[in-house]
Order: sequence, then C-alpha cells, then structure tokens
Amino acid sequence: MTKLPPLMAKEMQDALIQGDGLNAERLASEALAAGISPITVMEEGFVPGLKRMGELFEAGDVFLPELMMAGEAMKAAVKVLGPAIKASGGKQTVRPVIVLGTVEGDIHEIGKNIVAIMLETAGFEVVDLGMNVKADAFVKAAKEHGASIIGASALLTTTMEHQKDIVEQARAANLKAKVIVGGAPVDQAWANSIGADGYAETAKDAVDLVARLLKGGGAT
Ligand code: B1M
Repeated sequence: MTKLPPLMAKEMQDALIQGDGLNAERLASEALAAGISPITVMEEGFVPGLKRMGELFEAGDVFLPELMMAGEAMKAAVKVLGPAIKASGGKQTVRPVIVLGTVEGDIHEIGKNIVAIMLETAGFEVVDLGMNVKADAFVKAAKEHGASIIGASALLTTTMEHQKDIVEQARAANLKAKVIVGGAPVDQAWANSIGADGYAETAKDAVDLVARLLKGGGAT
C-alpha cells in the first residue's frame, strides 16, 4: 500500500488547524486517488492535526471558534474517508449489534464516529445513538436492539463518570451486553475501576476488543 507522503500529511494537519474543510476534503480525495489506505490517511494525516489543535487550545493559542472549525474540517475529511473505509470491509450475514454513543454532557463525536465506521467495516451492526447520550438511553437501546456490546465514548474528564453510570445501569438491568469504554482521557485503569468489560485506546483496538469479547475471550 502506498505511504502517505510527509508533505501531504503536513498539508492535512494544516487544513484542520486552519479549519479549512474544503481543503481537507480535497486532500482526502487526492490521497485516496493516489492509492493510500483511508485508515492511514485518517490516522497519520488528519488525527494528528486535531491533536495539535487540542494542544494549541490548551496553551491558549487558539479559542473555541477555531476548535469548532477544526472539528468541522475533520468531519469533511471523514465524509470522504468513511465510505472508502467501509468499502474495504467484508460482508457478514450474522451481524452482532453494538450500541455506541458519546456520554451525557459530551458533544465530542469525531472519535466515536471513527469507531463506528471501523466496527461497521469489520462486519458489526452499529446502532449509533450520537452524542450527549444519557446512561439510561444506552441501556434502553441495548434492550431494544438485543445488543451484544454497549460502547461509550467520553472526551472530557468531567464526563467520564457517566461511563460508570452506564456500567451500573446495564448491570442493574441484567443486560447480557458487555460494556466497553474509550476516548482520550480514558485508560485501562479507569475501565477496571468502573467494572467495564473492556477498554480500547484506538478505533482499531476497539474492533479487536469487540471481536475478542464476542468470542468469549478476556478484555486484554
Ligand atoms: Co474539545 N476538548 N471541548 N472540542 N476537543 C478536548 C477533548 C480537550 C482535551 C482539548 C484540550 O484542552 N487540550 C479538552 C478536554 C480537557 C479535559 O477534559 N481534561 C476539551 C475541552 C475543554 C472542550 C470544551 C469544554 C471547550 C469549552 O467549551 N471551553 C468543550 C466541551 C463541549 C462538550 O462536550 N460539552 C469542547 C468542545 C469541542 C468542539 C465542539 C469545539 C470540538 C468537537 C467537535 C466534534 O466532535 N464534532 C472539540 C475538539 C475537536 C477537541 C479536540 C481538539 C479533538 C477531539 C477529537 O476529535 N480528536 C480535543 C483535543 C484532543 O483530544 N487531544 C478536545 C480526534 C479523535 C479521532 O480522537 O476522540 O480521542 P478521539 O478518538 C480516538 C480514541 O480516543 C478512540 O478511538 C478514536 C480513534 O482512534 N476512541 C474510542 C474514542 N472513543 C472511543 C470509544 C471506544 C473505544 C475507543 O469504545 C467505546
């Protein structure tokens, strides 16, 4: 598979930092036309741009409007890359259901959307509840859809606590579904402390984790 040229990766990161969605979309299309894997383009091209944006925001060098524009530019890139990632996946007849969402009080959805795309590509059926989703809505949807897995994403240290609510409510409702957690501030220690069935650092790890859990294997 063709590698992502460093100059193009830099242009992708700059497009996000400048909040330039049109450029992000163009660069994503050009990279695909050049035969570069859409996952490589996402992970090595665009995601580092958002990480850099987070650092600039934390340092007070950019403000909320710029952060929002970077998020929109990323969504423009995902619009091009998502279908290409899905097209690279195989087809499966029996598709275990995964209920996925970003927890209550949290409107970060880009990482969760990437996780959804990767899970669908791997042959799972994803019921995407969106962002700012209350714990009881995860549980209700899992019951309705007969989900095997509930996946909760959180990007804020202040909203991670709701992942614990989801685990507790899922247990209280005697759900068979396993609960997995992820998102930038989340780690294995947090997942253990709230009794979650698994933690994944990246979207690709989430796919491996789900496959392992559904085979009856452990979370690590
Ligand atoms: Co926000 N934001 N933001 N933001 N934002 C962060 C998270 C922050 C770290 C930036 C910073 O200060 N450095 C900081 C949080 C600090 C903290 O909690 N300690 C922060 C803040 C403070 C805020 C606001 C409070 C700002 C304000 O209003 N003053 C506000 C909160 C709003 C709210 O949610 N209530 C806010 C708002 C926003 C925007 C709306 C402007 C925008 C989001 C746009 C959108 O999603 N539509 C935004 C953005 C873009 C960011 C950063 C820059 C980028 C997030 C992102 O999309 N990353 C972020 C900085 C950072 O994360 N370093 C930041 C790319 C994405 C692919 O990565 O989401 O980590 P990520 O997902 C990865 C993995 O984590 C994993 O897979 C993905 C792909 O590999 N993963 C899972 C994710 N979910 C998973 C679930 C799984 C498994 C794996 O299983 C279920």
